[in-house]
Amino acid sequence: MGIDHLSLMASILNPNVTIEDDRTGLDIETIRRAVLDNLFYIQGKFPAIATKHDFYMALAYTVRDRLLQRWLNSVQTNLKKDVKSVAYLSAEFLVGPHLGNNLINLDIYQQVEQAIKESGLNLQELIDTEEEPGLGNGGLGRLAACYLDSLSSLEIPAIGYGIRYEFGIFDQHIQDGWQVEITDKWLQYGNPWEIARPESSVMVNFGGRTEAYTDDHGAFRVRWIPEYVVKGIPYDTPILGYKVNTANTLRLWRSEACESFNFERFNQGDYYGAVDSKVHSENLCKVLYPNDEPIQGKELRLQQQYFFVCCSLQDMIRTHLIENSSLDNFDQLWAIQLNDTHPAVAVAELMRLLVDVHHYEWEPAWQITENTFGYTNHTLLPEALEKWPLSIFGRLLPRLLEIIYEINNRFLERVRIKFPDNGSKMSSLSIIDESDDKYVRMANLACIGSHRINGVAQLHSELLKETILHDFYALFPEKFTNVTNGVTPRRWMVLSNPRLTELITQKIGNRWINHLDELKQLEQFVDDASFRSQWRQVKQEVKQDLAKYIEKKVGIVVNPASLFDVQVKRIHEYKRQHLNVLHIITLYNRLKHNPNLDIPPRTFIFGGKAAPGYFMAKRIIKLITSVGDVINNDPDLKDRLKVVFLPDYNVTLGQRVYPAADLSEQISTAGKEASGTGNMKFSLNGALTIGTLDGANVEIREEVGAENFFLFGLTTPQVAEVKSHGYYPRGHYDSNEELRGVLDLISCGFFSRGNRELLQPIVDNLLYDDPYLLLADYQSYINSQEEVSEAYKDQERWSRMSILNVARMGKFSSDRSIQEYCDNIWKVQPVSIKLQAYNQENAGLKV
Ligand code: NBG
Repeated sequence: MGIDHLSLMASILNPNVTIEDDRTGLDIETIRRAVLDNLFYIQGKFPAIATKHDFYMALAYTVRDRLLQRWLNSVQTNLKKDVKSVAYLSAEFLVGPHLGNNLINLDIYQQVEQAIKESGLNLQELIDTEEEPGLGNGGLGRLAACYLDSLSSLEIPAIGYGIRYEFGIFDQHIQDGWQVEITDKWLQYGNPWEIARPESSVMVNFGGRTEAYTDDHGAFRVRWIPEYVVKGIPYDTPILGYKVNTANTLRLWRSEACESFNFERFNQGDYYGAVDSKVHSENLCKVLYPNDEPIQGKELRLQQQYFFVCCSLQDMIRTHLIENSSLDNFDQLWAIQLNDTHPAVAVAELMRLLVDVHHYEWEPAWQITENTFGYTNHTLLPEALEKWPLSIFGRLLPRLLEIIYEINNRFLERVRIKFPDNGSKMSSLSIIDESDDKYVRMANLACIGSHRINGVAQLHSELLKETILHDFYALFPEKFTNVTNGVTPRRWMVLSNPRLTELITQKIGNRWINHLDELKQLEQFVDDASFRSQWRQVKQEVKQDLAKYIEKKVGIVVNPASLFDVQVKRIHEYKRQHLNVLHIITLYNRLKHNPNLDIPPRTFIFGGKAAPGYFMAKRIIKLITSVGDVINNDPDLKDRLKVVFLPDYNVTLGQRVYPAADLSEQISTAGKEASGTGNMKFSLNGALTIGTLDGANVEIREEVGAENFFLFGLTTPQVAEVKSHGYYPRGHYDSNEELRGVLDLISCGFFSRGNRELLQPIVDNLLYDDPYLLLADYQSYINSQEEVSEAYKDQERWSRMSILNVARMGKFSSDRSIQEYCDNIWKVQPVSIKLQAYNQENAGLKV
């Protein structure tokens, strides 16, 4: 009351003075009052009958109010004539829960914590109430989210475009040791962070046919007469940068029928038919496709891709034309990044919009297109390279297919001149795969239509040039570049590991939060015994928290003093969770034979989802849980080994797990993991890595020093070499007694209650095929794990290594990655957002 009265008086006396109101004020009392106000007016509840979720919603709206000024100012500034913006096109954005992150970036965590406490509540509990939007599968979607955070933090005008899936990635339950998939209903209690913008809806064509005609000026033109049209409605979420006024937009499209109810059919008694178009259109955005499954034939997926790309490009063109008289300078004001090939159809769609709708000649349209796009490749796995059967593509997107043919013809003409009489080059470069059935190859379209092509770690970018994109590299080497991935320290340290954040900040101040290189300064404390002891204390406390969570979640009691050995990521054979299991069984056998063996106790923690149709990945989960059941309950072991599978691994769970890890398992077959980003999150939080020379592991090791990294396994050239000589995995089984003991124990049903069939597919696969060379790397992995155990016994040495890992992680901030994209690919500059002080003149109450 006092504060209110005073500010009211002040505003009457001087209308330009900064006053705080319930919607922008940042002091504790204003925030406390605003939460109660929102509880009443938005949730419609008194505190006495409100649930925790009601309070969460009230707080979320309170925080959103405080974002709005920054957001609207940013949107307005980005529209200006001379501001170049980045459009990040991605089928996935795995943003994670918003509340905590927004408090950090707004720099009001403490005030809000206090305000909530004074209301008799606990902020952490409210933060934990938020249902995270699972709009991504794994690394690729999470990278997009880290990049949005960095774009805003670096004050780069940007917009993320994607799909508002009604059901995101499934929730994973574990029943009887198996994965069970449950639909993710993230929207069921409402989403306070988004604002629908139906006034900015756009229309998207599907099916039908094309028709040539001559326009009024005698020019040859084509029009697309679609079979049906779907409406795209944008939903906007603000993405605030760290301690800046820039709040960029994440714009996700939802599909709807243009006319959702057909009265004619209703009147004829056709009640299902009356809503047919509604159901059909809304299905488009129903569900996120899990990856790691063959995509061919998934027509709905192609519809999703075209839908969000078409909506987004129309949206960019509309906003461009607000301040510009033509699209001639489109490429000077927009840099569009294709996050993998999922949005690659954008190359053809921009051509369609320029040529068919805005009547550009082909050549200038192509110039604009090529200058605008950049393409990031995220995988070398051949099965993940998207290609669409020509028949489906042509039926769904007839005009786009014609345009792709035209792009291809003109392109192949250039190839013919450069490499005359080279049929094999022509067929590998062509957008159309003519091998057996015909396909449209999306990576080829992306490469041809972009002025820059990048991989996501040095090794990966080199391998792209040597392997799958080799012929493109020979044709236009100048397009190829690398941008090593990064992660945002705001979410992956400040929010998830407040204890370590505080310890570091006490020592070196807080500039490291957006200048991660500054962590280097920690090196000066590595010889300070009391600092090392504080460092261990922090890790210990975080491990205790995780131990409590594990007990509550899965009922397993783990020892917080044991070595927390963690592998969390999607379950995939190339990531080799089963190699980790072979090590666990090896230790188990050793301890059974020699109970006096001097090794530190270990807790093995796994988390990750398997694609629902991926047989082997689901078996690997069953293997982990089965081995855990036996080991966790074997009294001989005296709790020296524990195996935990944490269900439903997602961003929220990642935030709990990374800070508590001692050892990070990055054990993919060399050449298979494009980059990895979990590897960076672990190391940033003080875990040491055991890993192969794969993806960004190579660069992490370079940065932290070989002596602070546990290396094992074949290198990429060695993998190729082994395979070229006809790899014979059975040879390793025959010659390595310990390995034989491990595989035999699985085969005989020891971990599956005598059922020999259950886990045999995994063993057979390893013995007779082993495409990911687990058996070839087994011994080297075991040796390296012995070094880990030795190092852990010397806690002082381990702490030094841990501190140095953190101190040398500066390179892996997504701020650095985004800066590289800005300088080398997008050519965009930061624009600072000016906020007007709140007063009655600009309070928005007058029109
Ligand atoms: C994934 C790679 C990871 C990489 C992320 C982000 C796909 C297709 N690729 O290694 O497997 O870290 O992309 O770049 O999801």
